[in-house]
Amino acid sequence: MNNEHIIRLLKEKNDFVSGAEIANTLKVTRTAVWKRINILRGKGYTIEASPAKGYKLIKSPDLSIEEIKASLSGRSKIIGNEIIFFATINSTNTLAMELAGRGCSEGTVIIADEQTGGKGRLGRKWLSPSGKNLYMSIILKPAVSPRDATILTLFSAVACTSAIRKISSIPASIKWPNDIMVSDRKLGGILTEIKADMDRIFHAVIGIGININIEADDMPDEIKAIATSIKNETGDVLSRTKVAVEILREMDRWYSILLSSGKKPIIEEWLRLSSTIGKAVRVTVGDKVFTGIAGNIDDEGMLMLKLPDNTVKKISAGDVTILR
Ligand code: BT5
Repeated sequence: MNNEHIIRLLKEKNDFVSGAEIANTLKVTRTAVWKRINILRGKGYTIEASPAKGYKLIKSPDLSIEEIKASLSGRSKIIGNEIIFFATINSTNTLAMELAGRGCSEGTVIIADEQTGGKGRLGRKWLSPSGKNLYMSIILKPAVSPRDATILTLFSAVACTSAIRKISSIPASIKWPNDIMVSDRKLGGILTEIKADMDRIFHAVIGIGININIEADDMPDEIKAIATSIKNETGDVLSRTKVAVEILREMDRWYSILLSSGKKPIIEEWLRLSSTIGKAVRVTVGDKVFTGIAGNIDDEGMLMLKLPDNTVKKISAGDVTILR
């Protein structure tokens, strides 16, 4: 028996369940049940206990790993079969890369409430205060060449954007290559890291950061002018559990599509959800800056930028600013 089994049982019943029934169902003693209930209370669950009626789940914490596990269990093909939680961590991506290198299985997810060294691309920071947002990393082991690494970012952006659209009224869109946007503000970002040789990827880690309940006033000064959150856009608090479950479901679905049908459906959906294509943009690549019209992306996920002299420049990595 583990925590997730008790939570699943209490949630399914949605009423009091006697200690004897829990003990029978999970094949443990009533004392073991009582001990687990206390552990769960320590993790932030409100569970009412009545000598006559048993236990009733009144409220779950806003980020409930037990509920995420229970919601995905038996339903996901690859992603979310193993979930590891940290109250605080340096970076979920750094740990996921380490664990993947030590043989941790594909689909393992690391989730943290807070990151002290959250990473963006190119050594940039991802500000990751506790209690409000979602920080998670997923280990993948796709049998593809390193040239296809960008498609991993693209399918993940599709999955995150679709999930946000499903559970909120927000018209989230994707800014090439890795930003989840609402109008011109950043709601979330994706950091893909890979370990590869010339021919194949040994493992990849997809890091996802989404601002959920952080208020505009509480945003660190560095990002106040450029960032937003779901709460900021809708006025409503959304459970981080719900967002995590939906994103992991969509990640599992789109990863399966990538493995079974290849890049085409991913690129088609990416183009549908993108807010970059057709816009006048400025693209910064290292110390070079290009201005032009963002064309489609090619089948490796490169952005085809139409320059003022009508030539097309393919860009594999960079930062896009949409010009008005
Ligand atoms: C990204 O980088 O957008 C990738 C972010 C990935 C974060 C996740 S959280 C879980 C996992 N573990 C990690 O350590 N990382 C991943 P980039 O495109 O380079 O954008 C970074 C820029 O976004 C920064 O330079 C800031 O301008 C801005 N930024 C930083 N924190 C932000 C936040 N919380 N919300 C919105 N924008 C932010």
